[in-house]
Amino acid sequence: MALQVLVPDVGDAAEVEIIEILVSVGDVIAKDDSLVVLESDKASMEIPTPEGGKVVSIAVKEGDIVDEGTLIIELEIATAVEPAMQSAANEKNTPKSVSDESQEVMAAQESDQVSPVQASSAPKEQIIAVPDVGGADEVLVTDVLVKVGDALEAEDSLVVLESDKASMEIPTPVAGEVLEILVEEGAEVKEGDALVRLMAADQTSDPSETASAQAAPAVSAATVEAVPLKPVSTPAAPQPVATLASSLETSALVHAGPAVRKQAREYGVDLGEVIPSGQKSRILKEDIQNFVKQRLSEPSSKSSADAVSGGIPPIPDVDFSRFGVIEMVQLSRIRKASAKNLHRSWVNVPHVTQFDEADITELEAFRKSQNIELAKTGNKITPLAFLVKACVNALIKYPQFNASIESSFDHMVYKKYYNIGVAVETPDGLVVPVIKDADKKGVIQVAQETAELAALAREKKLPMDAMQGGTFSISSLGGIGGTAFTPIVNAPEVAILGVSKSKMAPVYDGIEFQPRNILPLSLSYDHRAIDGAEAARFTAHIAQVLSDLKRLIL
Ligand code: CAO
Repeated sequence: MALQVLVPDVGDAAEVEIIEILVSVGDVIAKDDSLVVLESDKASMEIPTPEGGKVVSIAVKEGDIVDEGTLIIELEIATAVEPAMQSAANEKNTPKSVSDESQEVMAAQESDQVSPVQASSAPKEQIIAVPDVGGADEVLVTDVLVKVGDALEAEDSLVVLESDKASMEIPTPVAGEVLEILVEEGAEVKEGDALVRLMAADQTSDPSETASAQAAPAVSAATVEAVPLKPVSTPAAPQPVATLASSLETSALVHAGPAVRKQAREYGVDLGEVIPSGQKSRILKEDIQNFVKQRLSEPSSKSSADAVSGGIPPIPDVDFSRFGVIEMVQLSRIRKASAKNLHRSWVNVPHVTQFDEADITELEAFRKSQNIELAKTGNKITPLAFLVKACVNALIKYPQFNASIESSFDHMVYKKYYNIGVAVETPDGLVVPVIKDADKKGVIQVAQETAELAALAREKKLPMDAMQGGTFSISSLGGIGGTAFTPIVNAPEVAILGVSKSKMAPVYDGIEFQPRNILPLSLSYDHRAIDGAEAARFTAHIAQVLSDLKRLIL
């Protein structure tokens, strides 16, 4: 037998929207299982099925605006529905498909229960209390929407209450200023419990009259209803206005149906942190699931990040699409790897950068003359090859720069080989191929090898071992520009030389200013391994070698 389930009485709500469909065609459901979630501007509610059966068709879709009598689904029911109920459903286009329980609630709604507030002993103050919550023993205060000092209009929402079937905003029946918040988020409350103490704006009006005029809820929920409020006893004496503002959690501002809110609560998820994917930025169940999955996948990376960062809180993900058009591009494997290494070094290594300058006037003259000869072979030397050799020379003299600190901090490891990493820019990110045994290679060989490694890196053909075993690194931005920068140490190495663009500058020789080619150097180092004076000497030594190439053979 077929049964049509219709939208029940939705009170005086102007617009009620289907925000979630909880069943699919073919589902076999039990009596009272929820079918859809409806939401108005004041409340959201799950609509249950009055009978168990198989879902034959769904007549609505998410985002539809519906009103009383709209067909929701058709059910094939195994057993015959009571004739009275079925005929009623067919005769009038009224929510006869709503459960008996909800019908009772609606009956209660039609009764004359009023008096949502009662005057305190000081007549201008009023306590707003939890209304009849339609059969639910205790409901949860999920959000407190006001704070002390707020000036409210009648019908402004005070709190959001939630049962296992519905969530509803509770409005104030009277305008006034909030004197005290009498509940906390997370509290379980029941009918008659005090929510808020108000100083009524209309001080001459009879509070109970005001209450009866204002108390009707905006929407009738099918299973739990914000029916007229009940009186509560007032405090013995007016209390001073509290100054502590209640915190308005972000979750109070999100759009989510009761089922979603319930799921979020069960998982301990703050809805304010969840990125919504539903219409009008509404949070769906899948969003909660995705959020939980994402968080579950974090512990390993988070704990390792914590291990290196001392528990530095992560930068939160932001839904930038809220502010404009965006494009998501998958990060390359190289960028992910280099980002991880750079971050690890940044948070572990206390960095200091030593700046210096090298006079490379003679070096440049020599290099250019060499390049004229080399042109026949198709090779060329850039300043970088001389820098590699000058660094090796300085590393031999200052071995603490060719070292690493043991993680236990018990030993320094001095390396007796000189493998110089060179940072290479590629379209996919930074890679650092290593010129192995640079102390045993001449300037031309270093230049050729650097060019080959850089080409391989840009073609993504660099073998793994070409990026391993470095003892010191150079990051040269000289071909691009800039006066100085602070490179990040390529840990577990303890220092890196940054090189910027050389330029002609007037240098005083004691008698007059001479035009000289000056190369800026920036040495970043791990201050745990290296003292500042050593770093200054090391950088000055590199500058001296570059200024006087004869030193390279010493
Ligand atoms: N001052 C002035 N000119 C310089 C220079 C300097 N310090 N260094 C290089 N040049 C010149 C070269 O001589 C060359 O000039 P010509 O074309 O007239 O011969 C030109 O700049 C281009 O050089 P290059 O960049 O091709 O070669 P390189 O050996 O200097 O550098 C490499 C090779 C792979 C290091 C470089 O291409 C590169 O990728 N640099 C970027 C590194 C980077 O991104 N570092 C930042 C990492 S974050 O710390």
